[in-house]
Amino acid sequence: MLFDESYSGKVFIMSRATEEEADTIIYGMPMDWTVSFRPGSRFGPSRIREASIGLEEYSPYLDRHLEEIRYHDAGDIMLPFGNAQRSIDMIEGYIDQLVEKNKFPLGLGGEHLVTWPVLKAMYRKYPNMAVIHIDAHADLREEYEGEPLSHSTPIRKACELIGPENIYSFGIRSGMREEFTYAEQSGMHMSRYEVLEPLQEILPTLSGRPVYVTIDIDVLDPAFAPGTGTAEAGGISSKELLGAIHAIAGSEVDVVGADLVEVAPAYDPTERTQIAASKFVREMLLGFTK
Ligand SMILES: [Mn+2]
Repeated sequence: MLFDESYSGKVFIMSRATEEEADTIIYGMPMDWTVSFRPGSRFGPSRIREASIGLEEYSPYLDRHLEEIRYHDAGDIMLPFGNAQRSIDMIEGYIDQLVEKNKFPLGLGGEHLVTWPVLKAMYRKYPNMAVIHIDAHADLREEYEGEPLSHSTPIRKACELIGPENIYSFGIRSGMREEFTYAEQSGMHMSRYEVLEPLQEILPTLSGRPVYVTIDIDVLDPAFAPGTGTAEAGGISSKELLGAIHAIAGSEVDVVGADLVEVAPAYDPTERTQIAASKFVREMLLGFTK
């Protein structure tokens, strides 16, 4: 064979050829039209796929090989540039039909607002769902410059839909005073600055529950992931984020979907951000899916 698409860099490494053959669907949400600072995360999904061909298919952390699981990389949702509402509606519709078919959705962003329509669809399927949110930013704004459809609002929307007591944020080191006050008063869980230790404390309380995991790459220190729109000094290491993924994977929670967002490759000529992101996706695949 001269051309094996599953190693082409056009799909995540070892992607199965069709959706029917897969339990998990990788899909891209190439949207960056509501960001407050630097755009570019629309190119995140494709660069993560490209970087994936440099990965080993075997994870020594999990003692599992990618050929042991069945996933299909469906490519990117063709979102209409500049139209946040229609983009959100398209993402929600896409996830609706995936969960209808009992597929595990593994999303690649794109700005963090893309997680909002995914959560709406997931919550319809799993009304007992909790959310684990790993990020530098609280994302608890009600609006940004008057605009409620902003990448700084998805976790606030999730609190209002699912109930703040079902939202668990980790690594938060940036936000308005009002966002931190809301976190304290609403009954949501927010761990500032740290990820792995507080996560290990919380996980037993979520045993048996359906959990959606959303990871913003900017939880990492810019030293590890400079390729992101809203880089924030003082973050965790890539080793700690791997530890967090493995802690979730090794826990009794029932992960029902996940995403990795805000990779903006243009700000990282070294490509370390997308190389790290592709490894996180591999570990999410091997750790979260059956
Ligand atoms: Mn963020």
